[in-house]
Amino acid sequence: MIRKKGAELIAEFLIAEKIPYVFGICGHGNVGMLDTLYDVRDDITLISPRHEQVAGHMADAYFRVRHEPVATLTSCGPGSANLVMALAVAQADSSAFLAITANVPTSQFNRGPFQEINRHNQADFPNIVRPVVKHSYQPSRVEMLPLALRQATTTMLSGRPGPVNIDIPFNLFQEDAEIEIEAPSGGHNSRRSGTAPDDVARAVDMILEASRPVLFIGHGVTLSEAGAELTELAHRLDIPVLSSPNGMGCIDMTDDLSLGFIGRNGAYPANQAGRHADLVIAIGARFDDRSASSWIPGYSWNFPETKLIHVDVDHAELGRNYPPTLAILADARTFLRQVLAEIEQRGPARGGRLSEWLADIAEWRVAWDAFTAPNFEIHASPIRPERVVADCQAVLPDDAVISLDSGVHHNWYMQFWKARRPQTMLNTWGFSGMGFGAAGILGAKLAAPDRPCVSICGDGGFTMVPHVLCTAVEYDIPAVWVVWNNFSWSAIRDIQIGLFDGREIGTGFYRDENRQPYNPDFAAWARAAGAEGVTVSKSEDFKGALEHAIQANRPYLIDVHVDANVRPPATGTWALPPLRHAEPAFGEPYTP
Ligand SMILES: Cc1ncc(C[n+]2csc(CCOP(=O)(O)OP(=O)(O)O)c2C)c(N)n1
Ligand SMILES: [Mg+2]
Repeated sequence: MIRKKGAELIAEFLIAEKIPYVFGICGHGNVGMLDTLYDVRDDITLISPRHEQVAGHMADAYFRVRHEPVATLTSCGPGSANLVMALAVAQADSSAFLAITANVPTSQFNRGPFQEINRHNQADFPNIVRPVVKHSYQPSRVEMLPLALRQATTTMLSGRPGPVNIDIPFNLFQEDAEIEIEAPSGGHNSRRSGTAPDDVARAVDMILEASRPVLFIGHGVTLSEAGAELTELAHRLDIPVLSSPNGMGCIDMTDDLSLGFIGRNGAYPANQAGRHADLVIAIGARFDDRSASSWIPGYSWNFPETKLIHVDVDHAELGRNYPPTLAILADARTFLRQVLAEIEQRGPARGGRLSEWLADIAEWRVAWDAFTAPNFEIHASPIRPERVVADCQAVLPDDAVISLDSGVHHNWYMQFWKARRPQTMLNTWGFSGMGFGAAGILGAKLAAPDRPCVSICGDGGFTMVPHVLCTAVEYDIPAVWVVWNNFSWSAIRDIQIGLFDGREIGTGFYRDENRQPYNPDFAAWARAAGAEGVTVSKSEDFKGALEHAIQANRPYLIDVHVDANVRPPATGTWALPPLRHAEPAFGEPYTP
């Protein structure tokens, strides 16, 4: 037993957990914790962005890049309420951070003190975040802190990672007590589960019997750091790989067996392979509407005609949309190692077994390349979207990290970006919260200080969190923002154009009576914040501007004027019932 002040204990716990950063904003509720962070400032760096949402996205992105968690610290009431979006984004994409929120003193519970939420329950912040965290802990005595902290970090990092909240009444930071120190959690991926030997044998039987198999991978493969095993299995048996955005880079996407993303904004060979496959081995991936063409058979998948092996660490995802032929509750890397060992044991495979299947895929790839490749060469003003993707691909090294926001710019990257390494392409996939891309890049850069970190974000999305520039300058975080400026909430305007006869309302940015396209001068805005800023409206200028921004090693914004009237070709579909769904612009659906 040892006597400690609550705030001291929390700080020591963070250090023992190897948490190097706290991203947070002050408030009267957390001054006690801040005061202790002053004492440990050599071990834990406090970074205070200008909005709590940004702190959360930074923490989320930091984890996605490094697979090591950091914490946020927000005050009671409004400060913590600003965190909800970031928690939701992290939870939807199985990313982890420890959200330390402050609350009112326990002695004031239910008295309605300043910033208490108490209509139903005293100090009720945990109920605000309940749906968007894995768990919310609210210790009410210092003695309860060690257990709550250990459980919080273990919960956050075990099984399917997710954000966890620890809500701490004001007095706990100040008060001391005799406490027992708890052991740290062990960190991410320190607990892995495999599957039963019978299921491994059955999975391998199914894989070796299939004549048109595909692997479909998602964030689960990235999170379990199973890229090498995945690539080995794909190569060993010649199985093509489809990736959801958060799985991209687990197999080098320039590999012949990588077919890219599936769904409306996927690549044509991926949708063709998905809908013609006789076996899908889905690992750490969800069949959400966007990667399953809204579950309409024949567009992306053809279950139940196609057999399904579904592997996930979360039972709730197994069979959520398609009942699996074989469901496996396991960690992705452990399962892949089990499969590889079983294949090894069965002896050499028959070479060329899938040659017909691979020949079909090669044909689809040629057709897709012939359709899309010429557009990557076109120079124009405003710039064609393909050009921005191509120049980013040409300029950025393989280990650069990009973060995308929500919007049509993201669709282009889902369809055409070739991630070469895992944990290099950050997407707000499940919740698609605008602000993630522009804010997350700050956390990414702190996680990977020696690698270029570039956010490609919409003009709308950037305008939601423009103060990221101040934080970059204040803390000298040399992130680069490529603002994809199409003077509109283009992703949504495109829905109005496609489904509402172009009756545009509330989706474009204009000024004056003659409705001139309007946006702030983003480059000047960056310069006003003390960052560098340039505007690029001719495609010839973008590549050089990006090279320069990366070399500058300073916070840098490039305002790129992109043509809103060039839309990504749909190769699957996406339905918003009861509205009719659009047919793919390229390729036909298929019914076996
Ligand atoms: C916080 C938030 N508000 C609203 C939406 C709905 N939404 C999705 S995409 C989009 C438009 C994005 O516009 P912009 O950032 O300019 O990107 P673009 O589509 O033009 O590339 C909107 C409003 C969202 N995903 N998140
Ligand atoms: Mg836009």
